[in-house]
Amino acid sequence: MKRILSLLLIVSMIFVFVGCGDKGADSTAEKDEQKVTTIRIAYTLSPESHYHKGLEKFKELVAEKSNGQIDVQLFHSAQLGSERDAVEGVSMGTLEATLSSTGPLANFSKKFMLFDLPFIIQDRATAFEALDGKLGVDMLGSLEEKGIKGFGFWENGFRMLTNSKQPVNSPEDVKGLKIRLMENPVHMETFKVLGAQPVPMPFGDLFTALQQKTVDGQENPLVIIDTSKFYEVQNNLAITGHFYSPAVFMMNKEFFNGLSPELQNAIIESENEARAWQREYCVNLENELVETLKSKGMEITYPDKKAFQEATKPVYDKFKDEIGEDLINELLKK
Ligand code: EAX
Repeated sequence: MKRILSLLLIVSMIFVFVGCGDKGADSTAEKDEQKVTTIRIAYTLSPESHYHKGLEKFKELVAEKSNGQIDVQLFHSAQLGSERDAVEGVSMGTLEATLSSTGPLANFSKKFMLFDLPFIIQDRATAFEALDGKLGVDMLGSLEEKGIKGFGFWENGFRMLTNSKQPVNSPEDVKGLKIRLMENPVHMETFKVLGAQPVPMPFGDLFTALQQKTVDGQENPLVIIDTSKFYEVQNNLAITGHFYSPAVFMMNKEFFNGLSPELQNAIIESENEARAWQREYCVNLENELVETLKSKGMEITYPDKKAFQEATKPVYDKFKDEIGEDLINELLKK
């Protein structure tokens, strides 16, 4: 009886395997024809943001150029964690892609610190010339050893200071303010030198921190102050433009290298086009933003940039050896 039973069991198992095998063969053939590669892109900003708009463009372009073989999934508003988490995920291959400001990148490659210096960039033309040239290529290349392929620099923007305590007209007014900053050593030092109390914090926690007054202020481009609704919890906005903040489109290198040349090309072309589109979108938007934020109740001040520049000079001395004086001078000359 036992032998019969085990024989039956073996026979039925063979049927199951054969059945599976057949089905498997069919669906593999089908799958090859319509195999879809998913690219998850994580970022901290909201669905109204300039990141999201540009990434939607990328998603649309890449679907078209890959004939539907690439499906981009967008994870906005820090759903998958902070910028630092996202860059780490892309580095380890647990996440395919991210669009992150260069703020957290100093923790991965010191080369990025050059752009973190206060007032080193004063206009976009200079920024783009440097970022699209050898300097930028070297910076992106330095991510390779971390398993990251950096495609190019999108726009985050010139960072402006907001707070809920007082209007800022001069460096003096920043003294004593508790300011949230990105987790970046150069940025932290800049506000320390200004006499503020710098508080490093991931972007996802910022709105609540401002609302609960855990911090007095923060600094971000106008587009973020608007699309993240910081105007609801901050009434003073100073047009300082103290840091220029670029954003890097990054993908896990191994993941990218594992794709067919056709799909790689579709991604490269789409990123190029989406990047150009996103930069233009930001420039067009910026002109209206001061008025928009004023109409939403913010009091706007235009401090003398020279005074801030002077006051933050010690930051250059502190980091010049680590960053490289030649690189600093090269960028300042542009
Ligand atoms: O990348 O954290 C910040 O303040 C950044 O500007 C933001 O996450 C965009």
